[in-house]
Amino acid sequence: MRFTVSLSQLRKVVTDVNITDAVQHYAQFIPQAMSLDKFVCFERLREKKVAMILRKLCVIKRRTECHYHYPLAVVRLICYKACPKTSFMFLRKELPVRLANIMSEFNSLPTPLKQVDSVKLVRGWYEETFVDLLEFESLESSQVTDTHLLRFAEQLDIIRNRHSRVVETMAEGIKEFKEQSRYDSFMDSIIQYFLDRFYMNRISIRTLIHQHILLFHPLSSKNKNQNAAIVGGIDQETDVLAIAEDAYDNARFLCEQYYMASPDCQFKSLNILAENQDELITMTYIPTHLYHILFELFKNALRAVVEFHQDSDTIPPIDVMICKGGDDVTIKMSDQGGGIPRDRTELLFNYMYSTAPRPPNPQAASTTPLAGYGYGLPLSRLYAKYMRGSLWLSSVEGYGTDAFVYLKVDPKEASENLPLYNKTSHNKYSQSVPVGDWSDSTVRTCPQDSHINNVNGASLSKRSYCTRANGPPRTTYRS
Ligand code: W6P
Repeated sequence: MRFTVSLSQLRKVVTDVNITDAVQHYAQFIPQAMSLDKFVCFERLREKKVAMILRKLCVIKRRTECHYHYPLAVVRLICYKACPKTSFMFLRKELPVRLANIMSEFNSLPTPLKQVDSVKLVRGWYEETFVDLLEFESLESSQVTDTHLLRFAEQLDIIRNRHSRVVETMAEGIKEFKEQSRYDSFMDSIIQYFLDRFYMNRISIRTLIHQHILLFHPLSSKNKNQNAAIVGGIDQETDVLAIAEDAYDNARFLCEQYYMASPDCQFKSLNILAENQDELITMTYIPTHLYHILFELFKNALRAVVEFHQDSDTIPPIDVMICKGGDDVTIKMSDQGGGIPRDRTELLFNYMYSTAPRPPNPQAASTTPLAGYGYGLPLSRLYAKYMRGSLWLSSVEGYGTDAFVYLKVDPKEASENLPLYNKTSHNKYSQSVPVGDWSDSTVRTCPQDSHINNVNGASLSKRSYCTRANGPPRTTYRS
């Protein structure tokens, strides 16, 4: 038999090898977590540089009669005028590193999962994007022109669109997998582990891309926000109450449309450290992320309250408390929607369970726009954790649920929490089945999924979502 390989096949083989090599290369690097502080301004400014900028700023200030206060204006100037190249140099390395880290994790997934069509489709998008970015890899810093910068911004826009349906497609993949394959609670825990890390990686990449496009893409810079506190997607004076009210209004609209009823909401805010505790609470945050979190929580709370009080004349209000202390901004949302059994709480965050073909309450889940059985809650928790915050549910079964959102006040502390690909994460996917070391760890965590047998005692509710915080120390970023 003659062995023939067509040119195109050969080219494909060669590219595949190159990509694998390149992925391996970039996967060695540890993603560099950015704090909100750094997001707002990439480099710590040296004093001389600040002085120079301040001088320039005075001129601009006189000319435009803007009344920015200095530090913000400095940030603005730096980021708008001086940083497209800094941002480019950072992203052309950081994006491939983050992509390669998660692509390696894709490779560690059990084979039956990797073979699902929708999963392969998503994996293909990551490869395309990775290759697209390699184009900018070897450009000498001194050779970077405005044309390169423009092409980079446009490429990022293409990438952002290519990945816009990743969440739905992965959800489709999980559904396909559930229909095709046998799975146990170990597989369930692997999917949970992977998707948390995969979506966190996606949130982080999209935030970086979005930030660059908002600041440096010519189309978005035309209608740049005049508010000096806003730098790209970050608002240094995020008005937490206003976002909560907005999220409530929109969730309530959906609720009214569907149920023709909805509870009121009482907002309270306490600015503990301010002279006047009624003073407006603001913080440095990404408003769209906060909105996403609160909108999701409101939808769940509204639905629970309306359904629980279907037959009564009055609907008890939802209570929202927003409090700013020295470390945290805490948002507590209390509903009287009947609560949930403690053992079920973690299931609300379970991807596998949330994509069940028949949700536990078919009547509500199949038709309600407020259906809580999507990926809304696990993703909201990831948004909170992304900047080192957290999200908790605490329920009084038979009465109601309190949802807690914690956000870091200090923009230096509000730093990305990124999944790292290393031995520890790789081993998580191996087939060595962990044995429970508590007698109650054989408790079934998916009571509705009778086909999930917890054979190994790896109880889902035991798996911590905080392991990354006390994981292995990060080594420095090698270049
Ligand atoms: C519930 C279930 C839930 C999830 C998230 C937020 C609030 C609520 N209330 O009953």
